[in-house]
Amino acid sequence: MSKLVLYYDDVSPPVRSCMMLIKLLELDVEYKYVDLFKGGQLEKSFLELNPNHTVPTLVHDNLVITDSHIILTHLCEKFEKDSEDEKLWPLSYEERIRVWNMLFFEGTVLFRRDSEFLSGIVRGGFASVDLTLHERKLLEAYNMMETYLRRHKYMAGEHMTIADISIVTTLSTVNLMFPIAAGAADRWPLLNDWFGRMQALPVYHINQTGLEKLCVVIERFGKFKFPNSVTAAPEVKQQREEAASEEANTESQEKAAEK
Ligand SMILES: N[C@@H](CCC(=O)N[C@@H](CS)C(=O)NCC(=O)O)C(=O)O
Repeated sequence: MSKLVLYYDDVSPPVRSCMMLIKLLELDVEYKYVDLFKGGQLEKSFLELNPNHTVPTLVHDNLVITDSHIILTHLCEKFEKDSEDEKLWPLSYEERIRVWNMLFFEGTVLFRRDSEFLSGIVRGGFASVDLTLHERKLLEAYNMMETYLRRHKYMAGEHMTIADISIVTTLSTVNLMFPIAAGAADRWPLLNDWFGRMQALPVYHINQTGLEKLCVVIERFGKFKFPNSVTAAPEVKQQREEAASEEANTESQEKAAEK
């Protein structure tokens, strides 16, 4: 009997993609939490598994897979039912290449640009980042996706594939800062429409929960509020309040120490 273990922190967009797919495929997976904001990924035992210290990391029997795009492909390849008509990982060569193309777009363009932006905020606070530069790069990525969607209804074809699942988690993250719908549904109409369809998926709540957590942590590290800050679920709201009171305590302790 094969065993699946996913090392995860659902603040991470690529982790959220894998979690959404796992739910869609109804897989039995053991989840192991790696707290990214407490450096869990740098612990010796995890580094031995994934020297690149990133989540998601999937262990499937003797295989260790350290990239979400490969995890998505692998899980479909192994577990997607043959009877499915509109396969998340299609059967034909041409369709597969289109999916791969978009998975690489996600990894090398969209996620990379998003990650450069957010890691800048975490490292130096919101005030330290070159907002104009990041906005230009991320809105350019919106333009690219709008162009892809002129070719077909979903990112890689006429039905949903793992490329859409991969892209939506990062896109929803970028959308916290640069709202796709901001007064301009006519700027990216196809992207807006596609995003709406993805948000309507029954598994989308998995992305939403992690996104809310990420929003809380980044706002806390960056000392700012996202323009499109997400409405938090009660448990996330509580976390947010605890973070705010912790921050207030630290600030008053710092002030007291200065005196
Ligand atoms: N291309 C990788 C990116 C994975 C990645 O960068 N994950 C981030 C979280 S979003 C991470 O684990 N960062 C921790 C670190 O680099 O130490 C994928 O799609 O799996």
